[in-house]
Amino acid sequence: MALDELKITQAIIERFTEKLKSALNLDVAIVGAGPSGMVASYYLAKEGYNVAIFERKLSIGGGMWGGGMMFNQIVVQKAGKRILDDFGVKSLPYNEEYFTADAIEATTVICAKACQAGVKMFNCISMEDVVVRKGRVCGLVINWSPVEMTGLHVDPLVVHARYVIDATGHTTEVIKVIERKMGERLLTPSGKIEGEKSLWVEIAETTTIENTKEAYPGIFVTGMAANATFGSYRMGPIFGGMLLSGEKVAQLIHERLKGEKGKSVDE
Ligand code: 48H
Repeated sequence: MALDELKITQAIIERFTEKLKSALNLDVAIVGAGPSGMVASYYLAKEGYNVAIFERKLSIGGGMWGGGMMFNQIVVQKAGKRILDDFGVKSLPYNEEYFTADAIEATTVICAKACQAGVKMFNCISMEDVVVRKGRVCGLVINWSPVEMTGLHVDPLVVHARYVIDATGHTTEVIKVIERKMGERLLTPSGKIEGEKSLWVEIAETTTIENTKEAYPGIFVTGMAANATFGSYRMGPIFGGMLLSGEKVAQLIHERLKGEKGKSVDE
């Protein structure tokens, strides 16, 4: 059969539209395709939930590609290795406590496993706002990142979601929107974003997991966004906490969704 440029174009438009339409009513909308967001998406999709990730950049992976200062290796501690094993990412013991993995392999394998589990990945799409109903977040307002980057005045589109995960890393963007626009207390000690502290790896890795929780009704924070929201330290180029935080947020949301079968976002 002759190759036909219009058929190719039509195929892309139709299939992308199908994918976007299937993401209009999500169980979980994740903002940010860094390590914590991608890990969370995989575990939730494996439970059968309708999950999508919206990533501002053209590339997925957030800060994981770059390893430490562009030395593209990552370090995970013993506890985090279990997650690498779960995904089938190769890791090498470095000493009693640390394992290393190739940052490129880790990023691509985690992404591939998430896609194969059914996660709908949307790159070049930014979250610019959220949807609220009765003091609870129940969706995202999204737009093409090039629209955001060029400052074009183009109105966004909307997706509904029973839960939203802020996996935007250091900048904790979803929570910032709530703080800026809703004028309501967050579920943090001060009611505001507590803010990220300087580097202390030992404490930061533990608190990343502890701080992985709901930060406003309907929004959970994971990864670096968890520490930035609840006011803990950064940890530098160690990724166990990010992976374990992604797993934990998936478990927390699974528990919630199990108890809410059949409800719509308007209830
Ligand atoms: C769509 C958005 C938006 C938006 C941002 O930074 P990430 O890799 O996030 P984590 O928390 O999974 O991992 C953090 C880790 O990479 C890291 O930076 C560490 C361990 N730092 C320690 C230290 O001391 O420095 O990924 C977040 C993703 C990025 O890809 C952004 O482009 C994306 O979120 N994003 N996507 N809409 N509004 N904002």
